[in-house]
Amino acid sequence: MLCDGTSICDNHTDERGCSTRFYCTDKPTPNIPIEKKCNMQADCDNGADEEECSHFTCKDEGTLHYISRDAVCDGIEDCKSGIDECQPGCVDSAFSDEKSMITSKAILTLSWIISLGAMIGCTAVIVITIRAAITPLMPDNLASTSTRTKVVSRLIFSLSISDLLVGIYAFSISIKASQTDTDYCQVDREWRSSSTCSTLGAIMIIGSEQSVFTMVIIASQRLYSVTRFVMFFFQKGILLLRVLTNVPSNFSRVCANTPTHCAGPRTTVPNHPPIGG
Ligand SMILES: [Ca+2]
Ligand SMILES: [Ca+2]
Repeated sequence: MLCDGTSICDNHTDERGCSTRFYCTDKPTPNIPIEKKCNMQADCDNGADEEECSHFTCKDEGTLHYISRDAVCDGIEDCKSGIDECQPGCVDSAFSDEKSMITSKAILTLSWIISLGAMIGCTAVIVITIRAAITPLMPDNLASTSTRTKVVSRLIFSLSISDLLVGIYAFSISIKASQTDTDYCQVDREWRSSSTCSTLGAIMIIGSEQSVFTMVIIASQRLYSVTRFVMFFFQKGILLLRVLTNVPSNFSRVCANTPTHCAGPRTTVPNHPPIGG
């Protein structure tokens, strides 16, 4: 019979050009009923009947798996490889996309510069501070033996450690971002659940929390100094105001006690000779 999927003629003319059949290759056989085109099942051995369809094709470890378009970018990994959640527009992040952990090259470059600068600078400060602490006879240390200087030095030491931890975190993230600049989405889940990522997260939290704690202490010390400065001038102002307000009363007291200077030259009554004297 014509177009029944079984070729009877030697040249397959009974199966050529059938509108009710889908041809899996450019040859008349094999072919399948047209109803099996795009039915989300591979009926052709090469899967050609499921190509150019509206559904999404997962290629999981060499096998073909079909899902609805509605399942793409829905937050659920329907393909075994998770490729349905790594299509353009799936990754909703200001810094990442489906290809890169850090999309902006400018931000990645800045991350490299800041992390390297923080690591080098903070390490230098830590080494210098420790060296000064364990060698008390150094001239520089002798010149800075005041309590205030020691407190400031320890606060800077604490701040250097916290910034060094943050620098290590940023440096590690920069390395990872540079390694995954083409297929980040594919390794995102594995990376986020890895012990390396958890350790870096802990380092970041410890560093930032310690930095905030140190900054609070420094800010409190600055606030105390400013408050003392303001209170000093406030007290001086009160004292000056008292002096100014007491000037009139003091002046009156002086006038009362020394009337000759305030009432003008005294008029003296001339001594008249006694009448008849
Ligand atoms: Ca099919
Ligand atoms: Ca999905």
